[in-house]
Amino acid sequence: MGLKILTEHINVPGINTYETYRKMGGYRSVEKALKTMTPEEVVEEVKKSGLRGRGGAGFPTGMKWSFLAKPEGKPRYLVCNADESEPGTFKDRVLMEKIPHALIEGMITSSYALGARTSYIYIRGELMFVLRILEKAIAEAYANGMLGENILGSGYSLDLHVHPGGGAYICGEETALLESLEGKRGNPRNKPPFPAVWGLYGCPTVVNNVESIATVPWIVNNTGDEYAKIGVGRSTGTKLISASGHINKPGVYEIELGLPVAEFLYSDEYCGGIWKNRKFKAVVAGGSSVPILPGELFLKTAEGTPRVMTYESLSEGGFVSGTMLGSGGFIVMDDTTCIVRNTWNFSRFYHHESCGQCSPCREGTGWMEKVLHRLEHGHGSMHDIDLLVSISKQIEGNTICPLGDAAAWPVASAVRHFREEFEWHVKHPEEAAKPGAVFRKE
Ligand code: L3W
Ligand code: SF4
Repeated sequence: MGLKILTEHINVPGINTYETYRKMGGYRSVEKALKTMTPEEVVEEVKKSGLRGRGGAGFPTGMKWSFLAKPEGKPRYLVCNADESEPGTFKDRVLMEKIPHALIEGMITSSYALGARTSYIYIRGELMFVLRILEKAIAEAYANGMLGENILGSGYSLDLHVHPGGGAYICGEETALLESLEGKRGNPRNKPPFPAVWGLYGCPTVVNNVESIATVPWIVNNTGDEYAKIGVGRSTGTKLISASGHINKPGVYEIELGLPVAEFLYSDEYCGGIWKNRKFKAVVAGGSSVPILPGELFLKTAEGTPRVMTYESLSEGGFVSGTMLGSGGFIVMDDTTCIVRNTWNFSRFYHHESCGQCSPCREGTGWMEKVLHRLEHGHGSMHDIDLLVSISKQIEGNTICPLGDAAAWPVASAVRHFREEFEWHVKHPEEAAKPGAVFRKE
């Protein structure tokens, strides 16, 4: 069994209550930080830990914290991004639902480090039952002196609010989230300025993912140096992976970064292999926003190097600059999956969720969806396949927020890796249009 930082106590009966959470060692980091450390010392530990943002971008958390501006007379805010909406990603929901005090403890310790006196958890609107769990846990934290005025007699005070979103995927983009929290339509802002300088109500703000914030207590309790010993290279610590699709054991798993991908996919401790002993066809490792990879290229790079679960190993080079570990939304597809249909499905999602501010995304996502629809339904041409690549290139890097790239990458990578399957749809339109039809290599 690998090391568990976030999920060690997740199945302890009653762990959602303050009493049990405290008995299991909870809120120690609040005591340690507020009574024995300066805010700067907490930031320093998080920097040393090498923790990288667990929402999808993998940006170093300590570095983000140290960018926080401190102008005279302006409050600072910590906002937790709990708007988990990435297709295939459900790890934050499990964490908040089962062990809500882990996030609240992280919010207190992190808010102290950042000098925030009011902090927010912006939660996905569909998760109202989790919002209620969090509200109950927050009330318990207030009742036990962990929130409110003069926490543990330290002189530090903090108020914590939970705010539900309205069900738009784009509100998981940090600046759209801030707009929404301010009561406006959730349109992403141009960056820079980054929220660290101009965030909530124009004040310096740190926006961090649930998992990132819930990791901070362990770092404070055990030191950043200890955390940095876990994992490999610049991918330190553990990561929650939401595993779904055609595997024997879907679920949320905490892995040590650096775990071989083959072990994650095939061992009984994790996914337990491909269901019904079918062939492993393809995977998206980090939610639908990252490129899709054929099974064999996921297990080993083109050069034959076995891949491991790290930000670095799960990247492709070439036109894809990002990491495929993303949010850890691990979607496995067996050989009954039609890649064209799957790509069309992803495309429909991005077209629907585009906020419409920038033309390449607004028009491009709709255009790609239409082209994929006709390919899937037997009306496509060979030209359409190249057209998809061309549209995706015109979207990539030309939009206000990463939703444009997120819509472009899955399409471009699907054509790159599965072109034969797209061509089969053009050559055999009637067969391809039949429900459940799948291209199979002879
Ligand atoms: C101050 C600078 N701050 C960067 C901050 C920035 C942000 C963070 C990362 O997109 C990705 C996206 C999705 N001064 C700064 C600075 N920052 N430079 O660092 O920024 P960035 O632009 O690299 O990414 P992002 O805008 O946060 C997130 C991908 O994640 N994704 C989506 C996941 C969705 C979920 C979900 O539903 N929960 O996780 C999956 O892969 O495509 O590429 O805070 O302010 N100079
Ligand atoms: Fe809106 Fe898309 Fe532009 Fe993002 S890329 S701001 S979602 S139109």
